[in-house]
Amino acid sequence: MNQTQSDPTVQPVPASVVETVDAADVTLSNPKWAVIALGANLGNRLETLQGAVDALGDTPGLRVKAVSPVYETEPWGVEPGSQPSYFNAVVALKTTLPPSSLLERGHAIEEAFHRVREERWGARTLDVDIITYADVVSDDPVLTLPHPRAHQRAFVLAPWHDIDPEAQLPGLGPVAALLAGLDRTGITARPDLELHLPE
Ligand code: A4P
Ligand code: MG
Repeated sequence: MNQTQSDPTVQPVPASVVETVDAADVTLSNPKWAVIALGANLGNRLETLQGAVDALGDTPGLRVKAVSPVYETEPWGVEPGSQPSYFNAVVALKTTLPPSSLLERGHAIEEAFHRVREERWGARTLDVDIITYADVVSDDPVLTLPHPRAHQRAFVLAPWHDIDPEAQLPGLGPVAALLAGLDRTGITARPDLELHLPE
């Protein structure tokens, strides 16, 4: 769809990437709420998460409204001890970008932080997942909404609940209730680490 997505020179996330996408796509007239989960388990994890928050904030048509506390979490879906722990956080934002452009922006930001895709659930410098976009429900594999595994993941729901205790996962119910049913073993709040809103 967009040539810049696979361009290895996309660094450090030029705004033109998004402008190009917007030109080819529809920009919505009224902003929508979206929730994005960030995860990092290679490199300087805190710096990377802050860089991702700032890059989201630099996106035309997107305003970051809240950034969650940081959690240190055991890798999910892999052999215990086989990967470094993750830092996870959640960002709530308002955007006039349509979902496809938001996904492209997330991929461009992952690439700017040298994300390499080798295996599913492999260790990564940065993962940018769209958890919700307004109340959209879609089983499109390119962009599944809400994120298909969010409701099973305390490392997504705990930070999200911190910034929005009333949050709902479209089609699945209140985040508070979903979180109450999850095992929080291996999910540790790191109040000594802090992410801030983009300047
Ligand atoms: N895709 C579909 N829906 C979405 C969505 N809502 N948001 C597609 C983002 N992407 C979505 O993703 C694979 C494809 O999913 C993309 O092409 C996109 O179009 P990917 O990022 O290339 O690969 P991945 O992340 O390795 O695979 P997957 O299945 O998306 O993994 P997850 O679910 O993102 O999980 N453990 C801890 N503690 N913390 C973590 O953050 N993250 C993962 C990755 C595994 N274990 C973890 C953590
Ligand atoms: Mg992912």
